[in-house]
Amino acid sequence: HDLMGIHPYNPLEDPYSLYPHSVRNIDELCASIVRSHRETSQYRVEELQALRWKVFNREEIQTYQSKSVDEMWQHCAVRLTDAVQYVVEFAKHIPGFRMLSQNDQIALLKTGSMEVVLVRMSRSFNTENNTVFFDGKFAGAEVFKSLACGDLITAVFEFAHGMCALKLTEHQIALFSALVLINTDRPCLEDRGRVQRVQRSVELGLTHILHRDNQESLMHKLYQKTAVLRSLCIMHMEKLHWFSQRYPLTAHSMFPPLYKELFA
Ligand code: CLR
Repeated sequence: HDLMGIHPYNPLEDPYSLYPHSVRNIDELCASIVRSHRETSQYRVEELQALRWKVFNREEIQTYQSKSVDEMWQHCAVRLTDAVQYVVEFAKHIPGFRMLSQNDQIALLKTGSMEVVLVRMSRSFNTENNTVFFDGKFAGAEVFKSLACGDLITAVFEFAHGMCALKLTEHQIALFSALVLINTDRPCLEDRGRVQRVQRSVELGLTHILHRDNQESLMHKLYQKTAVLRSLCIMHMEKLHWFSQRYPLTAHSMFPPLYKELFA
């Protein structure tokens, strides 16, 4: 397994973990999830804010567009896998996650990690010019043209736009990300009951901070987003399937092991 760190769990070695039923107070749970999010967020929002003026110019866009399909796929798979690696780290520090069996942890990450990357994308998205932070600068959808999956890119950019419109705080993004990951609807779970207990605690945490922020109406909107996320991830899997059929060698030997392990 390339999912490093998903080892048999020893609670004595893990200062972050609290059994969900022993989380004495919900503030503690929220604080723990917010801290994990902050420590694994790859870029800080202020950092991204300061880089907004860096946008790819015509020539640079041209360079991306003239890459071959497989070259661009490989490039994006590497970037995506970097981002996924941070999400795996985030998951490991959600109270209760490490108490799940190794199989269930992987089952949750298989479907959830890409969804959380897309939630996180909204932090790296500039709605003023519809660009995303990619490879050190802000990139519009046209940069991804040579992937030959325009419909996916359009849908992903639209989703990021819609997420930005909610104007979530970092705390809200953290709790929502945890809720996206800890989901009893995922296929192939061994111990749904245990996942459900963790899910309930995270739900409680999200409800708690939305109440505290006086934004309870966001809950409904966030649940609507989870349906869009599901369809985007299905689309990503379909595109990957299409790509692997056309370029079996690239998919087999050039894609990062973690990318293959989670999505192939
Ligand atoms: C998400 C938030 C992370 C940083 C980050 C890294 C890579 C980005 C990703 C974000 C958003 C989605 C992204 C990706 C690289 C390629 C991918 C732009 C910003 C697009 C959607 C292409 C997907 C291609 C697959 C079909 C291979 O903190």
